Amino acid sequence: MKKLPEDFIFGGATAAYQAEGATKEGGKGPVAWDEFLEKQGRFLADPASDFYHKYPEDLELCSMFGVNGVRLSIAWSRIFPEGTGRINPEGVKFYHDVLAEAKKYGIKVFVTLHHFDTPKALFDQGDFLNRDTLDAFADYAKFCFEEYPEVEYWTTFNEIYPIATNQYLLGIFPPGIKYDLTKVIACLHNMMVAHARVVNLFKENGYSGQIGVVHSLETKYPASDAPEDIHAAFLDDALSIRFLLDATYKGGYSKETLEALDEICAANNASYDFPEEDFVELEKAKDRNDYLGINHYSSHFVKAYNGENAIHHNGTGDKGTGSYKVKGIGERIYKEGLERTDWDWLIYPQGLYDLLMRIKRDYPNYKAIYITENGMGYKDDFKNGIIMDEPRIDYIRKYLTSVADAIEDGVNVKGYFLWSLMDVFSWSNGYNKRYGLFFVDFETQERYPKESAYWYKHLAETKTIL
Ligand code: BGP
Repeated sequence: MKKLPEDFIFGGATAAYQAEGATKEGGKGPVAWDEFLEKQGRFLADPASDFYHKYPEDLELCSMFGVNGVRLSIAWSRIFPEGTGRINPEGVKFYHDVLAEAKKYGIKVFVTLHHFDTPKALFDQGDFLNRDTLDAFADYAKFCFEEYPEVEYWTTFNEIYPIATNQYLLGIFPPGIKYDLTKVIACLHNMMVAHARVVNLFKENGYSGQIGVVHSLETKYPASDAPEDIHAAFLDDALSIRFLLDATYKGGYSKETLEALDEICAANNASYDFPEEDFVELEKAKDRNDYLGINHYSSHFVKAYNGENAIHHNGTGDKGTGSYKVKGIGERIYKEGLERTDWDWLIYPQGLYDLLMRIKRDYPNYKAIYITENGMGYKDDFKNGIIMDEPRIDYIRKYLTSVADAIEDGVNVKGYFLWSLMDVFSWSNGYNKRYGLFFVDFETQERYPKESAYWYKHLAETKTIL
């Protein structure tokens, strides 16, 4: 029986576009997703979980179920409908109201500035491939820091790596481009520079509160002991983990990271060019991150692969339909005997422990870590208002045990946010991939606590993982 620290945060995570709905309400400006989803014709981000209207109920549920932290994001285009310039007072007020409601219950709120939802006007000009977007993002961040002094924890970006790869490698996020490694690398780098600029601005202006970034970090292991598989895992790791952690905590990219990048570029006919002055920003910011947010769901076993790029995203929950082969990096394989979800996400809690220990070892200036997302996408069974989600409880139990083990071994993890607080809309999967503690009937918008919500309440009250 494992214990977690007394002051640990037992939170729930959401994101504006996935929870709020109301995409055309309250003066909100468009995002690229609106049109992208309409064209795709599978599902829309309305109604999502209607958090825009239901937030008082959701926050009350938090207080009833021991959830003492909430992660949410501000929709940039609710504040600046065109991304820059004109401000929408209704949007500004909405987040004051949400924050005040959370305060009523003493819930700690972690606010992300950007969770996959660049305003359309900026997106159409190249999103973060266009350096003007970095200026716009800094202006938007500054506005928020000054407007919302009630926020204690700020996050610049949610998941830079999935943004870059889903937009330009897998093509499952707008603009839907596939296999363009030049764009992937430019996007990764530019967003890291934008993060550093905003951290520097935050610290140099002396705003109160803490600031950090949320990275999606999924541990990579070689598929076998063969040297070429070990190298493939190294390359996959270099692009998805080392690149970002180097930029966050080392102020630049290590020699190994750049060598990996060069190899990946050579195989994919790609290139990069990082302006010198960017490293001044990265260097200044490297010790100024108050915390690192880690989103971690899965790990990957990687095998050498030199064939053509071939990725198929399992966005339907038909187990076994996903595949991931990237030329000059590797192929992610399903390792025999290891469990995975219906969406082919490997369940491997050891991966989280190994990742946490590695950060402590390789990036000792990390200060504090929050697990800002972890959870299990599951086709919940709803029977007369009762949802028995044992597999999800089992998943959370195992991953939290890895967190407790890492804390015992000296890693400073201060909180955990389950993805997701209530069922929300999933970007590339729609509405049948549920993660919430609270089941949402998307027709009526009624909420129903799942079995996991009762389990989580007990956990939060006793700090004991049962
Ligand atoms: C993370 C995102 C979340 C959320 C989660 C689950 O990458 O930050 O926004 O969607 O993954 O992913 P999915 O909805 O694809 O199952």
